[in-house]
Amino acid sequence: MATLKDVSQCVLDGELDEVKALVQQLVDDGVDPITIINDGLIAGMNIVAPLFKSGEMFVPEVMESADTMNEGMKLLKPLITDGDIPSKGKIIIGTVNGDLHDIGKNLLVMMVESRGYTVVDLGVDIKEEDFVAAVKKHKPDIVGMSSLLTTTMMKMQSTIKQLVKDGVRDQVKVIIGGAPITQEFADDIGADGYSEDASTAVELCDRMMIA
Ligand code: B1M
Repeated sequence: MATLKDVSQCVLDGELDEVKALVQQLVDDGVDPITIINDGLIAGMNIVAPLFKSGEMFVPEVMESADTMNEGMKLLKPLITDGDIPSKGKIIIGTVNGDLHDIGKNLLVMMVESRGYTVVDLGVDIKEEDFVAAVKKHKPDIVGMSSLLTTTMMKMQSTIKQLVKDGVRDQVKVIIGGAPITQEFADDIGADGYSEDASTAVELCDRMMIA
């Protein structure tokens, strides 16, 4: 008989096909879909995050775990109504204008989504005015920007300036990250927070929500 622990282990191991069978079995056994999400799928990702942080899991494995979690979610989403999953907050995330790197950003999206946030992923090469438009449209709690290039990191500053210019800066917390980004840089450009990897970014978002 399938258990919630089996589902968590499946997520940890990135067993895409097995998770579908297990989740279906639990649904057939009458287990509440929200319990399967929280105590099975998300519990699995909660094990992944610190292992990634400590270097015991690597990017491809984390991607597999996230894909596995999403596969399970796909089965469960139609069984629950929107209001059943309380969101911890809404985040829009994008890689700044001129930068096409998205592996780190995608990891971040998966991590924060799996930890209960609603995410609007804007993609890569996002212009200042597009971040602003997304803030006006989606009314997020947090704006996350990623940059991997020293030539594009200043776009984070121009985006913050654009948020100020368009009168929406005080409606959001701005967090930034990416290989060339430092806490000092974040302080200099007036970002609210910085994290060096996707798992600490989740903790940063939690802090931003109560700040
Ligand atoms: Co490019 N690239 N690349 N590249 N690339 C780097 C960044 C580079 C350091 C390689 C090097 O020369 N040693 C270098 C930048 C040098 C610099 O700026 N000083 C570089 C360059 C120069 C370029 C091109 C200009 C090369 C060229 O065409 N001449 C070009 C630029 C294209 C463009 O963006 N306009 C380019 C292109 C590419 C590929 C397309 C081939 C590919 C990207 C594929 C993709 O993303 N879909 C690529 C790759 C793969 C890399 C390296 C090798 C790996 C990046 C990566 O995915 N790392 C990279 C070298 C390196 O970083 N060692 C390099 C894994 C990923 C999980 O880590 O993205 O750092 P990372 O994300 C981490 C953290 O940074 C953090 O969390 C993530 C997970 O822990 N994080 C955040 C990221 N965003 C965050 C946001 C947050 C919080 C945390 O809050 C919002």
